[in-house]
Amino acid sequence: MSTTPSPSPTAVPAPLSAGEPDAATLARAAEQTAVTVLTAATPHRLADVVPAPQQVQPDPTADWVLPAEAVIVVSADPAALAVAEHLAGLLRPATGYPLPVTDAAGPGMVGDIALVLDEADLGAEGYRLDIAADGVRLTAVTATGLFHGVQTLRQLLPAAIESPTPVAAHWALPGGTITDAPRFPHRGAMLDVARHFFAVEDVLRVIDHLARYKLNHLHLHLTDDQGWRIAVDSWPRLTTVGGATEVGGGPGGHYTKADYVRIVSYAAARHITVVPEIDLPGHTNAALVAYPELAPDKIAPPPYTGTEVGFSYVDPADERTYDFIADVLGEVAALTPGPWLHIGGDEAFKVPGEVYTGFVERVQRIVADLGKTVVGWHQLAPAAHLDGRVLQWWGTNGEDPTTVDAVRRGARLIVSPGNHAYLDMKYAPDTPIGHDWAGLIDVRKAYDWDPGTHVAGVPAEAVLGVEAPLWTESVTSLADIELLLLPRLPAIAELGWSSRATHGWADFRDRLAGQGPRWTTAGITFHRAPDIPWATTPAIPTQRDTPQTDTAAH
Ligand code: TNX
Repeated sequence: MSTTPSPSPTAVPAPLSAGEPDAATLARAAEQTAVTVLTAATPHRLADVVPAPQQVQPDPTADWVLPAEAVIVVSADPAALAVAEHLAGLLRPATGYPLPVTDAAGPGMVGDIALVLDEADLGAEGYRLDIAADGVRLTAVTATGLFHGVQTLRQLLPAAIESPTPVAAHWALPGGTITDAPRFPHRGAMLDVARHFFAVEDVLRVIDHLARYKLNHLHLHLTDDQGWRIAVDSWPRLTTVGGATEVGGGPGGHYTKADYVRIVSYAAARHITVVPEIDLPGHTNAALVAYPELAPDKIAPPPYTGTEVGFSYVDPADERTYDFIADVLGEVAALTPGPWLHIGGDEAFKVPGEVYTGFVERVQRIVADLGKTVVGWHQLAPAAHLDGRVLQWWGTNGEDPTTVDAVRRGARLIVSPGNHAYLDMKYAPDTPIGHDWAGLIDVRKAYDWDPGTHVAGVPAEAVLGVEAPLWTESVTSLADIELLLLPRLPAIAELGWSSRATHGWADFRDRLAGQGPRWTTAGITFHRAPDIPWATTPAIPTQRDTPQTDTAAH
């Protein structure tokens, strides 16, 4: 059982070993920065990480405290160097330490924190983290592995590390070794920016949340009935007209190409691939308002700001529709370094089955001709298979013979069961926002299922991974997003990353509780789910209940 060790404002600092800041240094730092002094020097347990690492071997004799003069040394490789700078950027605000980054060649490199690229047997995303009495060594085969290891390291430091301003503390780390690698290659979340539009800054912040929990895909639902959110030069009215609406009648908005590139690069720097979705043939009212020639009756429908689904579609019988799709997907593909293009395919209720299948097969070929791999909601299943095709399961009963058949023909599956992984479902009847059509999803419901066996008849080998979608009909602000995301996103992240052998509600609940003070310290909104034993003591005591002078006097 672990909960975040609560800093005890009155405790006397534990004896310090060489390299740790002495009491005078701590007091000086506190004076200079006018911040709280934390005295707790007990590190977290090495196993207090979300998602649960594969192997944890604690060594209590090897606890280590980050010294003020620590240096980060990294393999001489540009991507690894970027990870080291990222780590320094995470640690500098709260520690106030300079943490210079230097690169070095060879396996014998020494530094207080060493990030080492090595041909070890750790897989494409795995890492090994050794915390010893003389410092930290993080090893991986790729910069991505190093990046995931950095997220683990960050969680092992006291929660005060999340402070945007300096805190004088013993930055203690628990000794031992973690060896870690993901269960599934695809771990994602989806943000619907169509029902309500969200500014680039909000999306970047969501990317930060994904990165913390080792998710590696951000699916952006860019188009829907209520708004078109991505600039397409060859069809400019998509954004000037189609982007000017959203649910509830707000002003909407859209991403310029530069905005989108900024999102994609910010994600890439966090080892996250953006998966853009252009939802077709349904969910297209905003496009039809902008270009009535795409509508089956060639008449512009009124703009739509409600929340019904399934009424709109682009004309599958008109060649102009396929020109439009080729142009749009071509421009989006050109801005997207990742291999995936998501073509939606859900809830096209007004398009008859055979027409729908023919339409999807043409669109799939357009995607393939662009050199990209098709992803679509599982309604795509009846269409012909195409190399690499990925279906995204969003059902609620784990059974669908058509999807099973598509998998038999070669499709792989991303699982997003509506009744477990949909972040827009309410936690409880009194959750102020969200839906309940797929049921209520408390944290346990989000956690207690297995992506590998969830869809009956689909073998685990065909499961590429897991994704948590956030639809935004009722979500209007970053705080709303965070309320629905946290704490369920880490639950889904753990299902995607951690091996089944580590799965267990009681242990997860306690590890998750340790994230609360981190979010609070970082100013992140979250739902204080009643089934989680949240710490009651803040990570950084408030000025009022911190006996700063007492501490300095010890
Ligand atoms: C179903 S899931 C939809 C979305 C809605 C969502 C609300 C899916 C592929 N389609 O259009 O936003 O329910 O939960």
